[in-house]
Amino acid sequence: MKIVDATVVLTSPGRNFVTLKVETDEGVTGLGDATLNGRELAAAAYLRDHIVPLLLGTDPHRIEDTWQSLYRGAYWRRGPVTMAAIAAVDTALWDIKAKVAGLPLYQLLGGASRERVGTYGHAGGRDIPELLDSVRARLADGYPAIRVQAGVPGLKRVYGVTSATGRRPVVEDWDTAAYLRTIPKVFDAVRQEFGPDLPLLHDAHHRLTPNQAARLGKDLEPYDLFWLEDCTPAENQEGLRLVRRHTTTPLAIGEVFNTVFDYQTLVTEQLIDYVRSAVTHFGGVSPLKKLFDFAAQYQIKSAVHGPEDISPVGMAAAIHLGLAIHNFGIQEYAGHTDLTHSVFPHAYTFTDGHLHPGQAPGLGVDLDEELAAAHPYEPSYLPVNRLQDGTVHDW
Ligand code: CS2
Ligand code: MG
Repeated sequence: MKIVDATVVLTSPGRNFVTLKVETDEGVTGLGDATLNGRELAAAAYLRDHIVPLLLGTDPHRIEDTWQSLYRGAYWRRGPVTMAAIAAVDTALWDIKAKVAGLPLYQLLGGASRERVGTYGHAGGRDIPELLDSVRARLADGYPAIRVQAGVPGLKRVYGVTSATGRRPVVEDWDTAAYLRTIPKVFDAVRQEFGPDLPLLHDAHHRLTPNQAARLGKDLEPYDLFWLEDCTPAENQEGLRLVRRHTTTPLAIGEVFNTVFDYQTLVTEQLIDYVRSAVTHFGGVSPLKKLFDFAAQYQIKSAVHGPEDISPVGMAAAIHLGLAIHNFGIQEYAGHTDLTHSVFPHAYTFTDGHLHPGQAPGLGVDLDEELAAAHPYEPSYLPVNRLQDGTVHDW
């Protein structure tokens, strides 16, 4: 079997997605997701200009060898653009292999370890009453666990929830002290309204120092969070030692990480409880499976990043992994617009707050290329965040 063509499809059915379609001489095709929110054209060009020419004529069954040759062969390693591009290839090759086998991908990853994949959804509001309504809406959607994000008095926007839009980044504002005072009150209100049983999560979106994160984790202990996410930027992995020493609030990190090296200290010193990387940004199904197996040795679980900017192709890959691995924790599922579901018809289902990949061979996702072409790429940026004196801060 040989790869005879590979094309990159950019489409924006509400937001941008980058999809790689790999075609073989036997007519079997595979899809991979390389969407990099706000930097889509860079991932598309890396694929189109530097990877596709190398794929033509190669054997699609040699997934590990292809991955290693793209990773090591480029000499320049790691980074989100490189790893999103490699992820799309790896995922498309797994899709092809599973289609040839006539099996849903999870069967090739060891088969099902559970009946279905549990999720969490997003609730947010500018103030507490609006937030409580949003939690109610997510519960009505069936979500068994909920991420809670709330407005901070004095700040213009609810952080971390803005879609990427426009030809220039939107500028948001930030005040850490006000945030640290607000969030425990928010969780107090949510627990009072919904009781002790509902699993609640919170995303600090890389905005705190280790010391501030330690304080927040401690202040949130009475509210029994499922996790506190991205409490620091965590490039400084050792910084998490300080956080861990001061709080038992579970910690989840990693949506911006793209290799296992970013996790080395975090995992071996058990400084976190959940690894958050996505198939789409971590080099594909192959390395993410290895990360989960590594994390399992330290009782750390999976929690694959699943915002709207992971396409249904990347989401399907996550669901297959989530069904198969033993140390599954939870799957983020922000869902997609109806138009996105139509551009990427898929076998996976979301029922009663749980996902299942379905039984279609491969990933179980198709691409309606005509519909995709009718919704072309639109330039967009994630927001930039500034402190009130104008200093740029982590977003
Ligand atoms: C967020 C993301 O899902 C999450 O936890 O942190 O929405 C993130 O902001 C976006 O994926 C950025 O593209
Ligand atoms: Mg996050």
